Amino acid sequence: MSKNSLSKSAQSGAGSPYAHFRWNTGLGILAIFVVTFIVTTSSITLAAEPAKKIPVIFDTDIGDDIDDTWALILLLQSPEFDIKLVTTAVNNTPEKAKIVAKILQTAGRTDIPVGIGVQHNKRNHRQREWVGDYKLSSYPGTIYRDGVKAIVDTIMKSPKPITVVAVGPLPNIAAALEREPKIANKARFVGMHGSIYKGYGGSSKVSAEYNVRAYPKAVQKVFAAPWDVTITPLDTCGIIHLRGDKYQKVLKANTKLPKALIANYRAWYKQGILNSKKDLSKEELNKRVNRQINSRSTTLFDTVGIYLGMTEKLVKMEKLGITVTDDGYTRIDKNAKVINCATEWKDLGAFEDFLVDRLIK
Ligand SMILES: [Ca+2]
Repeated sequence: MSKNSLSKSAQSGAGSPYAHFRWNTGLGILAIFVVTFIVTTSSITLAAEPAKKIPVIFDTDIGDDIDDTWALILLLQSPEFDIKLVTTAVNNTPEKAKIVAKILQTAGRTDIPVGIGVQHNKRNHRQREWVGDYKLSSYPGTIYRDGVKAIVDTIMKSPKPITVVAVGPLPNIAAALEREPKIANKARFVGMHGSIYKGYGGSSKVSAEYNVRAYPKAVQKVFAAPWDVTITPLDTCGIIHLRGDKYQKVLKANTKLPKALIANYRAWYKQGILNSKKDLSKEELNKRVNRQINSRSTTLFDTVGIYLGMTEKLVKMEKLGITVTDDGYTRIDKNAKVINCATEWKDLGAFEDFLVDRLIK
């Protein structure tokens, strides 16, 4: 509707019913135009915002190996995800939740709830120096004491299917499936689990990979559930290390998340030495810690779990029937349920570059 035709209808006389019709039609069309414009613009805004993001639950045994902390930072720095919940797995899960909560607080992401998973003991973890006297009660966001219930509720209440990324042993996810088997209809599972053709360190001998071996029954339950299962076995995740320039970029990054990451790495590495060699001089201890922290990462298995939660672009995927044995092996078995396995890198260097760029962002 042009300005000109509106003024023409105004000129045709206020008294005639025809003029009213013209006016009303003109305003009606204008109103439709305005409403359409608003609806279109807001749906464009929505499309670029959370509607496009992947709703994800991250289940992590953070505090055991340090790669979970790298994976959590990668997750937080990946705008592809809408992070619904982070839960802690195995051992002293309430203490582990402090690492998660303090990192989320450092990231300014206290909108993300933290769930405490099934607890197995009161053993303290190796990142305690970084956690310091942090209290879960000081976390401004939500802490769920029953992390398993939080997993079930988050999946069941979500209007969109949830991606569950799990990078540790699976007691939490197995317990969630036990409590509410229907979660398998509303979610897909992505895990860092197993060893298909290669073992630890790229070995041609397969391994009973830790996340499977620790609780094989839980992995059997999770793999057998009627949801889509995708894994990065050691074949792809067991060869991720950062060294040289790539590592130095993370080490020297001056923003808060990579700094918190390196501080956690340092605390974890130092505590590892202290646990086995209690009589080292302070000088010798610092020398050993600096030698490691200044030169390279450990194996960053879990970062590949996060990657597969968003894309499979740089890996070769194979659909394989996989049986989980009671002693923790993941054996190819054509009669077993078929799952998606990332068995090889198409471009490992490109993944390392991606990882570094995300971590230091
Ligand atoms: Ca882990």
